This record gives sequence, C-alpha cells and structure tokens, in this order.
Amino acid sequence: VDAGRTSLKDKENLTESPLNKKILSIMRKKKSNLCLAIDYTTSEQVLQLAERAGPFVIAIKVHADAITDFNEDFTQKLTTLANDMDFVIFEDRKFADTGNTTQLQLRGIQKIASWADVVTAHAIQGNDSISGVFREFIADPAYRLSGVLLIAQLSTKGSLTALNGYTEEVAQIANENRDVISGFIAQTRVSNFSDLLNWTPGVNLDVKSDSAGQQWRGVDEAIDIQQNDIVIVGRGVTSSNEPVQQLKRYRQTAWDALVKNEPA
Ligand code: 5FU
Repeated sequence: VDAGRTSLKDKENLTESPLNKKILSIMRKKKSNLCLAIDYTTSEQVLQLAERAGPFVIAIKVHADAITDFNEDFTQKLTTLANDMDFVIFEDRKFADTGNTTQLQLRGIQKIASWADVVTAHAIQGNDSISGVFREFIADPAYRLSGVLLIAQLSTKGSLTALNGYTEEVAQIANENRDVISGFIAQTRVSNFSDLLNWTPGVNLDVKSDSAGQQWRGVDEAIDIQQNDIVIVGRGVTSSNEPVQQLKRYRQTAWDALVKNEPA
C-alpha cells in the first residue's frame, strides 16, 4: 500500500476517527495541510495570530505551559475562534507517564481535555498506559478531546526515537488502535494505514537548524519525499515580521507539494 498517495477524499471515507474526518474535510475546503505552531508566551499574542491565521490553517498548535498568563479566558477565546474559523486546537503536551497520571493531567490545572481537540503522547510508557486512557476521554462528550497523536520520530538531532525498532513499535500501537490514535508526529511516513495522518514538525523554508537541537528541512522533502500529510510550521512564521505573509507562503508550498501526489 502506498499510504501517502491515497486521495484525501478516500482517506476521509476510510478513517474511523471523527477527528481525522473533520481534519480531512477542512483540508479539502481550505486547500491547506498546514498546522501553525504558535509558541508565543502571552495569551494575547497567541490569540491575535490565531485569529489572523485561522483562514489558512487546519490546526493551531500550542504549548499551554509556555504561555505565562494561561487561563480559562484564553481557552474560551481560542475554542470560539476554532469553532468560528474551522480549525482544530492542538496541545503538544507529549504525555509520557502512567495511564493514571495522564488521566490526572488531562483534567488537571490546565483542563487540557476540555479545550484541546488533539494532543500528543509519547509511546515509551507502553500501550496499556495509552489507548485505554485516551479512549475513555474521547468517548466522553463532556470533553472536547477527540484524538491523540503518537510521537514516532522527533525532529531533534540525536533523538533516541531513531534507536533500532522504536518507530516501528510506535506504529504498531497505532495500527492496532486506530479508533483512538489518529496519527503520528514523525519525520517520514511510518504506517501503511492511510487513515493514520502523519504530522511533521521540523519544517522551515529558510533555515536548517537552531542552536538548541532543532533540525529543519523544506516542504518538498517533508511532503513529496517523506510522504507526510500535514506540515507543522513554527518559527518560519512566528519569528517573521510579516507572519501572515509567511503563513500564506507555507500554505501554498505545502499544499502544492501534497496535491502533486494526489491521484487524479
Ligand atoms: F514532536 C515534536 C518534534 O519532534 N519537533 C518539534 O519541533 C514537536 N515539535 C514542536 O513543533 C515544537 O515543540 C514546536 O512547537 C514546533 C516546531 O516549531 P519550530 O519553531 O518550527 O521549531
């Protein structure tokens, strides 16, 4: 199976995940496979860019614990924007503990499960601490949470996810729990199930690395060669003086690379 080259429409029909159905439909509607990582440190900065970025992105990714004035007013405004502008809210928390602790953290001081549509989890703790916990939250209508992405590969230099067999084991967990796991954070496509979406960070059209371990590559490599579905862009947009202009550039480049591979 050439999972990367299944059409978006077919992926939308195939997927068992309500989150992926929604994302794939937004992708086709907005002609975008771009997720913007807004790593600003005040809620006002995040909301301002989210509002300007809304029409061009399928998801806004945040690190709630990096927002110094994080509060419920912020999440209320963010969910209103997401509902009005049709994007999903992605909290990149990277849960990695016992299932019980993950449960406590999802409901904890930040109430992540109440405002995030999708979160990330490592798989290092093993599947008994992952799928069951998330399945419970996703099934509960009291929570907004509707999907989880497993970290199959990190973008950082020297990442231990490259150790022999690790990524394959993560893919196996997702393959067997596709009702709850909606995809991966990865560098290259890691599963043959085309309904598991591959989200890829480490994308920048102008710079190759920072001084703290990040590695960036361009969109052609990320989409055309490595067969990812969704591009996650951070500082390529957020460090620019003209973020919306950069955002449009990334959206166009990433979408062109994706539809180039779409079967007619
Ligand atoms: F899982 C990962 C990863 O492997 N690499 C990442 O860069 C997550 N990220 C996140 O994507 C990271 O925490 C940032 O929020 C974002 C990339 O932003 P950048 O500014 O393009 O480096």
